Amino acid sequence: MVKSAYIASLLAACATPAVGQLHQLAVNAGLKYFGTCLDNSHTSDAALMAIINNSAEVGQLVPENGQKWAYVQPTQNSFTYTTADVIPNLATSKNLVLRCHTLTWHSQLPNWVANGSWTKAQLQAVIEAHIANVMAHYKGKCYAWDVVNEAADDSGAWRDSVFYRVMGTDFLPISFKAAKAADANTKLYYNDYNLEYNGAKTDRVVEAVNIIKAAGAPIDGVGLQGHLIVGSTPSRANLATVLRRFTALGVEVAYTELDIRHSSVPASSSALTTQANDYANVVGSCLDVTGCVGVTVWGMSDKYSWVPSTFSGAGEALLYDSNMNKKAAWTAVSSVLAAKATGTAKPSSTTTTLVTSTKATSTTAAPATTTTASSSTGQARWGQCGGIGWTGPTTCQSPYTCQKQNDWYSQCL
Ligand code: 9MR
Repeated sequence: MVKSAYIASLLAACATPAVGQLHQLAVNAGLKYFGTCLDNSHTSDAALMAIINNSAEVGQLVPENGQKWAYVQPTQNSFTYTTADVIPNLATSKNLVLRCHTLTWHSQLPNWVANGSWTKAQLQAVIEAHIANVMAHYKGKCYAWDVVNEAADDSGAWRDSVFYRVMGTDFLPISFKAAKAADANTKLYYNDYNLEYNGAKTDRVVEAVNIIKAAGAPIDGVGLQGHLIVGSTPSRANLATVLRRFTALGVEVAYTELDIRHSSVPASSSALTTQANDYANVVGSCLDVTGCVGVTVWGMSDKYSWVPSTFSGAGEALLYDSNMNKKAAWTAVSSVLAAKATGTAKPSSTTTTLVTSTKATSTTAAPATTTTASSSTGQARWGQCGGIGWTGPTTCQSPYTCQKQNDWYSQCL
């Protein structure tokens, strides 16, 4: 970021002191946004919306479900946007970055598509009609579209979807060409999960990008969903290596659905600390890689995560607990963003231990307090110790001192 823009953003932030600050810190650290998905039914939760409506905290939204095929074209050639428009309208009214999700996907796909008896030409026409209609409806509003979602299966093979069965991999470039024709000014993404482990699935998605390009179709980005597991999340350096595999292909990257779940809940204090460090490594890897544009979490609060209903016994995967209190993971993310924003980030080859205990604080306090070591008092290294709205500790554990980074952030260094 050029110096004048940086100073302008500092002044803007100082003029309107904010309770939360993840998006503001992300922008100051050089990202385009920090954001979240939101489902329509959750907009009636006032406590959740107090977080969402803080544009210093959440600068980007994506509909968790509303834009999916089953909602917008439940029967052939019958398009309806009542459900789909709710979150985009909210994002537009607040001038937030809008990610749009998703077009060609095997799931939440109506039966008339999934179980239809198609020739290749017929299914191509169905894809093209869907993409043309949906993207025309949102033309000019989406920063990015997830054009194709989850075309590789968990083993790294091509997923056995109706699209692949009927069209082979041709549905990939066909979808991207249709998307470009519908809206030339949105970023066209391939989006998938488990790419973070750099295994067979990652290889397959590299192949997908190459297939799309070789067919002369446009692709602008790869979204790494980031549905990860506490304690099994790759290191910051290894995550950065994966991101660079994709940016080397000439596309941007983003974490598009980040959550890091505990395999069993309630999580212990030490598990919450591990989760915090896992989050720091994921967000840190994005900061380390030119071409990583932003981070989207798949929900702000554990209250509404998709995880418990899908993985029995697992949960507590997000940055705020079910009572809308910030968790240690929130502090870790804010710290790694702030450290980068102020030029004090650790080298990417190391894993930063940001949090030494997991006490959560109320959302009404600005950045959460988290650190109380048994051997000393005050914040641990890298922790926040001051700034506009800060109500936590203002001293640091020895030998670190509280150093002002900017008006809303002081850090133990
Ligand atoms: O969070 C979404 C959940 O509410 C839906 O029931 C589910 C249906 O498949 O989709 C969830 O979101 C998914 C996203 O659209 C694509 N990547 C995986 C996400 C979690 O399943």
